[in-house]
Amino acid sequence: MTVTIDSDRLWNRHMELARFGATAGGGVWRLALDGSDLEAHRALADIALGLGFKLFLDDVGNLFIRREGLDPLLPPVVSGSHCDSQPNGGRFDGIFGVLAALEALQSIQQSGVQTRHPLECVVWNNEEGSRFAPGCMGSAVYSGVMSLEQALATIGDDGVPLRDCVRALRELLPEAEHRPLGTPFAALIEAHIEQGPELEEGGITLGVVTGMQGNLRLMVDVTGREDHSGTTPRRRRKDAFFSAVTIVQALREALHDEKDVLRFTVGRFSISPNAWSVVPGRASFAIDLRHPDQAELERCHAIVIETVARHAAPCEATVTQKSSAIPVSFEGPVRDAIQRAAQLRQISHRSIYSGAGHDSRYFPGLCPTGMLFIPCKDGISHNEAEYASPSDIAAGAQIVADVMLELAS
Ligand code: HGY
Ligand code: MN
Ligand code: MN
Repeated sequence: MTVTIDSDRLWNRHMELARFGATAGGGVWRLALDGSDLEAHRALADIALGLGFKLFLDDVGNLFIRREGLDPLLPPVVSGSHCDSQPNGGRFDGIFGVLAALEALQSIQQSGVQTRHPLECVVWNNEEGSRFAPGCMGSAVYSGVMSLEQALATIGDDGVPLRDCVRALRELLPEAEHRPLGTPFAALIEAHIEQGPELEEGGITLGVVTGMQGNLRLMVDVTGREDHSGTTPRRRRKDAFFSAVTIVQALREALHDEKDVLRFTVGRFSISPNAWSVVPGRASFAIDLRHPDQAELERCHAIVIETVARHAAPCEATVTQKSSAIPVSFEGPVRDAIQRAAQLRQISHRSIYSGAGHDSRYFPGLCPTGMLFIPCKDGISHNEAEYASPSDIAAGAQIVADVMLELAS
């Protein structure tokens, strides 16, 4: 039993969804459950309902689109990813996995093939963690790694609690039935752009993901004293910005990895009161650490704490852990099915390790889980120039359809 996905329909849907939060630079700015993301969810719901699929929403805003199976009591075979983007993000990160899954459901539906297990396309809420930190929030709550209460209480950069946005989503999707958190899956497959250069450099169409590195997200808050920038002599100053900059520079030296395996990023930095003539009294910055080895992440965590303490003077500084996720590996039936489907379709493929974090990280312990990557141009992602080709997108979606069909039958 095989089905053939419709590559034109799939590409056109990517271009349709890219309208929600479209930026002048050709990317998307569609933060978790902001106006554009809500509109995108409504558009996905309309497509799904038009196909006769059912909608389900859980308490943290994850959306499930369901095609019934012969035995509705069997757990669903699930595929999907996220719809939210980074600020000035790309048109393919996340949404490719959602649309590939939706295309798989529609192709299977139109082929008339009945599967034993139900099939579901999942749209995880707040994968990017830009508006509400940390990322992968919807999947973390669904899998039990994060409490629902903690997630709903998270306040966005704009001062709005996630709870209010989830309520707005529920009001926007009155057709959606309630889905209890943690409802079991038979299997999970996530398709995603690689967000790196390896597949394109190798001329390979499909990456069979072997695992995903761990990450650690820390917030450093430096507290000094606001003073007059004209009258306050240096010897009396407690300049939070200068202390923060000293700390960041010391961290760059202390965390320097000659082998270039560790990923150390300071992607957010704020000072207060951020005024021309006031010595900054507060400075905060976010640290994003990634490494395949958990022990190495823990060693780096200790280095951060020690380095901050050593360089904070004359200010005070604290280090707060925002999230951590251990490295995971993908073994078993889903990875094998992806491999087999690529061979059968004679699509060039190779194993690949994921430097980026994805929602599927929380599921290897809960159900057979696997991921596939397709190339993205010049390895660029989290950038308006992010691009994946129609043929690679079609190849990835075809493998999703083949794997879902196999696992659900
Ligand atoms: O940060 C990540 O790795 C993901 O792309 N949001
Ligand atoms: Mn993503
Ligand atoms: Mn991303």
